Amino acid sequence: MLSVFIFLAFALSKSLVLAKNVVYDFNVTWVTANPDGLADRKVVGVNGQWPLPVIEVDKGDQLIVNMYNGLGDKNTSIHFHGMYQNGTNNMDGPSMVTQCPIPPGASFTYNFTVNQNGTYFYHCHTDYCIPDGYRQALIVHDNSSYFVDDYEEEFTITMSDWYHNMAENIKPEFMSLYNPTGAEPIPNAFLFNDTTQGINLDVKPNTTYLLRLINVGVFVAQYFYIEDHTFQIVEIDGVYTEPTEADMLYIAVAQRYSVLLTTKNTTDKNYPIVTVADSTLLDTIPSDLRLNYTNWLQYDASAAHPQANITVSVSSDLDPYEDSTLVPYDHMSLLENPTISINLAVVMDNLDNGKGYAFLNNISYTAPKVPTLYTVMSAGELATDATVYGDYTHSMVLGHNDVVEIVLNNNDTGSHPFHLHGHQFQVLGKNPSYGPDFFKYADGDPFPYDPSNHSAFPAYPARRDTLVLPPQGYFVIRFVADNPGVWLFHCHIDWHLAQGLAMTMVEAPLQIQQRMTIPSGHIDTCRAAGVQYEGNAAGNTEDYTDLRGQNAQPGWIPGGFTARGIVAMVFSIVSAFLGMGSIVLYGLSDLKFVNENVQSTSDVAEEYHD
Ligand SMILES: *[C@@H]1O[C@H](CO)[C@@H](O)[C@H](O)[C@H]1NC(C)=O
Ligand SMILES: *[C@@H]1O[C@H](CO)[C@@H](O)[C@H](O)[C@H]1NC(C)=O
Ligand SMILES: *[C@@H]1O[C@H](CO)[C@@H](O)[C@H](O)[C@H]1NC(C)=O
Ligand SMILES: *[C@@H]1O[C@H](CO)[C@@H](O)[C@H](O)[C@H]1NC(C)=O
Ligand SMILES: *[C@@H]1O[C@H](CO)[C@@H](O)[C@H](O)[C@H]1NC(C)=O
Ligand SMILES: *[C@@H]1O[C@H](CO)[C@@H](O)[C@H](O)[C@H]1NC(C)=O
Ligand SMILES: *[C@@H]1O[C@H](CO)[C@@H](O)[C@H](O)[C@H]1NC(C)=O
Ligand SMILES: *[C@@H]1O[C@H](CO)[C@@H](O)[C@H](O)[C@H]1NC(C)=O
Ligand SMILES: *[C@@H]1O[C@H](CO)[C@@H](O)[C@H](O)[C@H]1NC(C)=O
Ligand SMILES: *[C@@H]1O[C@H](CO)[C@@H](O)[C@H](O)[C@H]1NC(C)=O
Ligand SMILES: *[C@@H]1O[C@H](CO)[C@@H](O)[C@H](O)[C@H]1NC(C)=O
Ligand SMILES: *[C@@H]1O[C@H](CO)[C@@H](O)[C@H](O)[C@H]1NC(C)=O
Ligand SMILES: [Cu+2]
Repeated sequence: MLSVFIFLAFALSKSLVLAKNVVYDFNVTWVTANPDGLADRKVVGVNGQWPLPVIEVDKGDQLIVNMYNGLGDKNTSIHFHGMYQNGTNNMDGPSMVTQCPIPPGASFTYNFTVNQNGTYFYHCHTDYCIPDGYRQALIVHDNSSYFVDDYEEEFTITMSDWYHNMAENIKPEFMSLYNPTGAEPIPNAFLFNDTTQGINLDVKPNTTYLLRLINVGVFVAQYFYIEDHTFQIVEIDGVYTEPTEADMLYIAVAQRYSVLLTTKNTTDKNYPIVTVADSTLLDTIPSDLRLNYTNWLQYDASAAHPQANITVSVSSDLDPYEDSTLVPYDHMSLLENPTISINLAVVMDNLDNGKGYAFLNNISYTAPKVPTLYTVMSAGELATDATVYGDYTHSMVLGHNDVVEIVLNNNDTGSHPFHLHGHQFQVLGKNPSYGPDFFKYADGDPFPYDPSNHSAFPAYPARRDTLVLPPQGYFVIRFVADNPGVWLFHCHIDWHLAQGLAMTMVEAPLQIQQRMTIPSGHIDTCRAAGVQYEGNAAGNTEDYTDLRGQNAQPGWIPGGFTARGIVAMVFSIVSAFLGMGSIVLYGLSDLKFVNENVQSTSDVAEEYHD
């Protein structure tokens, strides 16, 4: 049983709202679930249950999650996605960034003030783990939101992709010599609030509802619309927007939307709520994979429940609302004159072990030996020198209150939903926009951002914490470094994160040192996990500028060989050696036994790469 103890704590004089402690005890163990009705599988349960409990707090509350890792065979941790963790960076959750992985049999307490509003979610942030079901909604109720009186009832709805295999079994096939192009694992189904059974949202006529929509999946974005209805977008990723009429959304993994929906005056029909998986992300579409699903806005339980009548046959012909044009309700102005500009390109390529990796410029994120926050805490004045964080955490040291601009170009033909921890960033530009032009650069050369020739920046830019980088296009974002902490910036497609599509913002390190202490329980976690909690990225506590022995990405393929060429060559030699004329590339075949028999060059970096 989930136990929630609520204590009245103290009154916030400004809002006259009572802040309280909200305590969840999470005993995390394996349980069995079958949400798509196609296959039983082991999933990560909390207190013996899956779907997991929705965390609900009021703005201003202290959220305390006491987690016990009862998995037996996996490390874990929790990230509260979108939470600023202002002053509590040590509660942010990513392993080897702000904490040590929590080993089996250990406990960890997350404890922070929720000083923001809206729709969020929580998920594990250690190794590959989200595909095993460790994710659920986190709702911050807000009785003072501008639209609180405009709706009668609210619904929280998650959507996600779903895999039948355990992440631990998918991983060796994905990051393998036999998958040189890095084709992502194909899901087996897509869930709507953790089921495919068909949910009815029971509605009354002529009534307004708040729908909170969250893509808690690991890979595939989904389109969302309701036949013959429009709605008003009022929130994206915790940022209230001017109410904006729309009839379709594109919700990438980790993104959230709240919409107000006013029902019809008539009750004679039920209307399909339609979700369509973005199949352009899939390298192959198995014939038995269902991409679109119907749930219902139910006006009359005894009336028919029709299947969706989808007017296009391919998802890329759908035309969702362009999020970068939304105006925040608070009308925060465009941040001017960035003090630091970070220019990045997303690249997918192979390294000399033949496997596919992802890079920001030329770095594929590789976890350090000491969590980066603990390097900050132990490095003294050297904490402002990016050297101490190592060459492969891709750390940028930001000054306190810097105005930071990130230009992210996409040299890859896939789209990537990027997330910045600890912040909501302004969206200055995103090219191309959703709609018919979204794939216009996908064939041919990438179309990088040109600082001297671009669309005018909006006066009140949209803000959110997860933004889709278009195929071979770009986006430009800005934020203020007003939240001292170590914050990951990464693609939220779990497979790409595992391939290294991440970097680290070390924000105001000296202010972190002044303001933060690491709770002794967190240090105990490191001891239990056998991970160093002092030293530079290489674990050196004597000379912080000596990075010898740091975890590193595998080597580059020697000049003169093209990456794909050498991979194809190695691949054909290995398959000839095995006497297997042709091996169907990953996604369709079960190659696990091959991987076990042919051990490719394994190195330390690989162990740490996820
Ligand atoms: C967690 O749940 C498991 C299985 O129900 C149980 O054996 C174990 O004692 C529980 N641990 C804690 C710390 O609650
Ligand atoms: C947990 O993490 C530690 C430190 O990285 C590692 O040595 C250990 O093998 C991991 N345990 C499991 C079960 O993955
Ligand atoms: C949570 O943090 C607050 C503020 O630092 C502290 O007063 C409180 O004792 C902590 N509670 C727990 C259970 O750790
Ligand atoms: C939460 O909502 C209130 C009321 O709309 C707003 O004044 C406040 O700025 C919001 N808080 C945050 C942290 O965004
Ligand atoms: C918000 O309103 C709901 C319903 O009126 C009430 O149950 C809840 O206590 C309120 N929360 C706060 C923080 O005022
Ligand atoms: C979705 O699932 C969550 C968790 O089980 C539940 O709290 C919520 O009410 C569900 N939403 C709908 C619309 O059924
Ligand atoms: C719909 O509700 C509004 C007030 O919410 C009311 O003025 C109107 O008469 C209602 N219309 C119908 C057809 O019930
Ligand atoms: C319902 O009826 C009211 C009053 O006749 C009208 O103002 C409103 O637009 C109608 N709503 C819808 C969704 O048709
Ligand atoms: C499906 O939609 C098309 C285009 O709007 C329409 O012509 C057709 O009648 C619809 N079919 C059904 C079964 O509703
Ligand atoms: C909807 O699903 C059907 C059956 O799986 C498929 O034929 C169709 O292409 C899908 N439509 C879209 C837009 O994905
Ligand atoms: C990305 O593509 C652009 C345009 O083709 C090119 O100039 C740039 O060097 C590429 N960046 C990387 C890191 O490969
Ligand atoms: C963090 O808190 C400081 C005040 O302590 C405030 O100035 C800053 O805007 C906050 N930043 C975020 C991202 O919440
Ligand atoms: Cu990605």
